[in-house]
Amino acid sequence: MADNQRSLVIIKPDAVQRGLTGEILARYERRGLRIVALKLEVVSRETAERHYAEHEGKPFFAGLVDYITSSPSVVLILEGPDAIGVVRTMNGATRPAEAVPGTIRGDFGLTVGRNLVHASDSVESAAREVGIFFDADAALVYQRAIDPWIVEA
Ligand code: IDP
Ligand code: MG
Repeated sequence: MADNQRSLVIIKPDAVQRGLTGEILARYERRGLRIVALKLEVVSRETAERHYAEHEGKPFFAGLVDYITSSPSVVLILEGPDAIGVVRTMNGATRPAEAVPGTIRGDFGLTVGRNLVHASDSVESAAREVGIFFDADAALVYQRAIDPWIVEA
């Protein structure tokens, strides 16, 4: 049986500016993933630096923080069986030029500095990232009438 997981997802400023928020959310929803928290915000520099702490010191770090704080992002938590791997696969390779068609980066992106989306890469990262962006009680627990048609009991 698949593990029920949560992934912290960011629809980054380029995707919001390009009017792709609805398209990207629709893909996650159609896949069957459940949105359990969602907000629109301009990510602060402090939050961006915490979120991307593993990349501090790399040549692209300053540009990455500038990019992610430049304009509103949509930040959400997606839940579902194996959600972490499923969302990473839907997002596609970090470098959009290497991302296969059918993925978000493979369909809408060209360069790594404007790669549209973020998703947690492990259970540990997801817990850390959810804690950066959301209060402990922010994620809602609810059932959808369609759930039995997406996940067998
Ligand atoms: P991921 O988003 O697929 O997990 P990471 O390697 O964790 O990829 O990098 C985090 C983010 O940093 C990328 O999504 C991208 O926005 C940015 N980034 C990574 N490598 C580069 C680079 O070489 N140049 C510019 N930005 C980069
Ligand atoms: Mg990463």
